[in-house]
Amino acid sequence: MQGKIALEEHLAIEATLGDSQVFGSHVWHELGPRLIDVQDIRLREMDKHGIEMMILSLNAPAVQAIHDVPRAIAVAREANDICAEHVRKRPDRFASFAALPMQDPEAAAAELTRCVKELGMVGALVNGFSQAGTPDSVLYYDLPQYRPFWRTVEALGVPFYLHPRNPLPSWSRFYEGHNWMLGPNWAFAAETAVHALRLIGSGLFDECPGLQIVLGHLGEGIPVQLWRIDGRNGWMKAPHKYPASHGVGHYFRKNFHVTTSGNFHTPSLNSVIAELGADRVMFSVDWPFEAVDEAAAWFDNAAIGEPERTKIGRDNAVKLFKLKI
Ligand code: GRE
Ligand code: ZN
Repeated sequence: MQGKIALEEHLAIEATLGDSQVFGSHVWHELGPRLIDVQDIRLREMDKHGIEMMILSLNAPAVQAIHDVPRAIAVAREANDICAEHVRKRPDRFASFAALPMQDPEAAAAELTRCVKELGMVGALVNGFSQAGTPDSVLYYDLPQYRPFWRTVEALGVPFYLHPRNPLPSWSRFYEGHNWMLGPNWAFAAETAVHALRLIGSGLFDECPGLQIVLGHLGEGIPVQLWRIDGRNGWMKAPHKYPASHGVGHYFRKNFHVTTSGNFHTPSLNSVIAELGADRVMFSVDWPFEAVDEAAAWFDNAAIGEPERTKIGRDNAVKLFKLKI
């Protein structure tokens, strides 16, 4: 398929490049340059494999792991200025998500406003919880101090991509001795799914019904679990024990979108389409942790309907991010 749009596509700046090395030290001679490059290798891959546009975002965990708050604010700003410059060079091929210093909700709201209003960015991409003040602090965004931030996101009318990061070692006891589960194999999805469910259960989407959250990796496992999450052993009829007014599936189908980043498997894609509908699924690669050729070869030939391919490959993203292409 020509004209695809991909939206979990990362780059690094000097200050954040090192964060990705643990995930690909054996291929670092390739991965490092692919993270820094935007206008060269990346564009050639896009041209070869029918990707018209990538929405750029910073690598992970980057800003979220900078517990020195003024520095988190400064690095986010620097990254956003660099992303905006790349978009200015090729507005026909790139758009950008804002990196946000969520350690300080007010600063995050101000930076998102700057990025959307002054730099023309189409949303935010945040790498899970933030550490603030001390390395061992963990801030999830269902906490009450984030409500004004979320109201700003809703008022700006831009989606928020909740991207994975690993849990902190002090929160990872149940992976002890099984480090192979950390990262993209398992822990990224588990961490991100819990964060998304915290947002849902907190009642955030009752207060901000217009918020739109994007999850990668075909929804981090949530879509295929919705029936069980809301079922709660049906015959017992135990009421939900959370502040939100409705079942999890209600919010997931109204306030969430998922992408195919790093999850190129047709049976899984079809089950996500069956759960959410094709209007809430979008193509993505997860460059440079995944390869454009593999993602495109899979998606272009996946056994789905052609109307679904067009929506998922392009039209849903054009509509959600109001892309001018
Ligand atoms: C990602 O961005 O999703 C990612 C990483 C590191 C390793 C694998 C991966 O940040 O998918
Ligand atoms: Zn990613």
